[in-house]
Amino acid sequence: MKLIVAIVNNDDAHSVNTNLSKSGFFVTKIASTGGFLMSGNSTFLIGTQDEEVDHAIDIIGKYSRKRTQPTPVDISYNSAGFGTFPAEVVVGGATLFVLDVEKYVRV
Ligand code: 2BA
Repeated sequence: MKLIVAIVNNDDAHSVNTNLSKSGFFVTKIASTGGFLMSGNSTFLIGTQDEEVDHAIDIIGKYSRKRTQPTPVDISYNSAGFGTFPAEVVVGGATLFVLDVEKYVRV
């Protein structure tokens, strides 16, 4: 068994959630915050059989769009006022981690 941790843009979270559930995946959605942009995103926990992992990744990829978002001013500029990061960054589609599950218990 695997645990997929998927970080998804808030604007895509509803369609990712709906389509995972429709396809029979058990999903937990957690409100999260990106450390770089310091804006909200959604983290999904999906416990599933090994052979279903690629199916879940396909669904998440299909409903997660790439988009550009402005970099916050306090990250983009140093104290001298010089730009240190690009004014915009490309965010997404989704960032995924696939972990081995040692034990899955429901009591
Ligand atoms: P954020 O941390 O808010 O990052 C938003 C976007 O900013 C990233 O998009 C990336 O394009 C850029 N970025 C992040 N850290 C950067 C840095 N140190 N220098 C330059 N640019 C940087 P994505 O890569 O698509 O990531 C979207 C969200 O996924 C992230 O939001 C974060 O919440 C999560 N994430 C991505 N990679 C991660 C990782 N290795 N570990 C944990 N969370 C991750």
